[in-house]
Amino acid sequence: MKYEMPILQYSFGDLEPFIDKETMEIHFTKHHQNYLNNLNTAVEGFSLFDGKSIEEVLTNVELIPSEIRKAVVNNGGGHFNHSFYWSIMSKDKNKTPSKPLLDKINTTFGSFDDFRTLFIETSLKTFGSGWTWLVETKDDGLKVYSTSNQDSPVSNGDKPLLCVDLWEHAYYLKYQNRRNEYLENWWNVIDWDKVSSNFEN
Ligand code: MN3
Repeated sequence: MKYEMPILQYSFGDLEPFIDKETMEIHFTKHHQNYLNNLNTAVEGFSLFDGKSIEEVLTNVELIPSEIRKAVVNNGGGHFNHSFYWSIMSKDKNKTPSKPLLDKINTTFGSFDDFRTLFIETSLKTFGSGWTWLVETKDDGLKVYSTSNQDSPVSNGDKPLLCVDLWEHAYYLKYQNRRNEYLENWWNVIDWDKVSSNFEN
């Protein structure tokens, strides 16, 4: 079985000026594609991956044969995390969280602004390469945390609602070392309809 690239719901240039076209193109066609290729190479000949989504695989890391576990966690995580990241961005810039999600954010974090501050501060504090996530936990709580490298919250049993890529390849061409500027700009292209439906489903 071969895993496949997702179909983007927008063109590489659609997230301008917040995320530039060149970054999007390289990020999708080189970085993500490379994770996918390496994942497919790693699982080749292992029938236990047949018909299994990468999310399912990463949810049960202990079931991955030990000789390919690291390769599958890194490259399968790279594939899953990037697919998720593309899915929560949109060229329609005026979306807002649904009432149920907003209520939950307000009761969990105090206010939407407090949530935004926490999400960005968590991202700025993350050392090296990784991701920041808003997740729903098993006991129906919301949490913001970062993962290193290509680790994914589904391996912790958490359901991802929103994420941002903190690897320098996600922003270096346009923002160089200014991760904060990337985050402030990226905030404008979040697809809150998608994040809300992740929460409600
Ligand atoms: Mn990336």
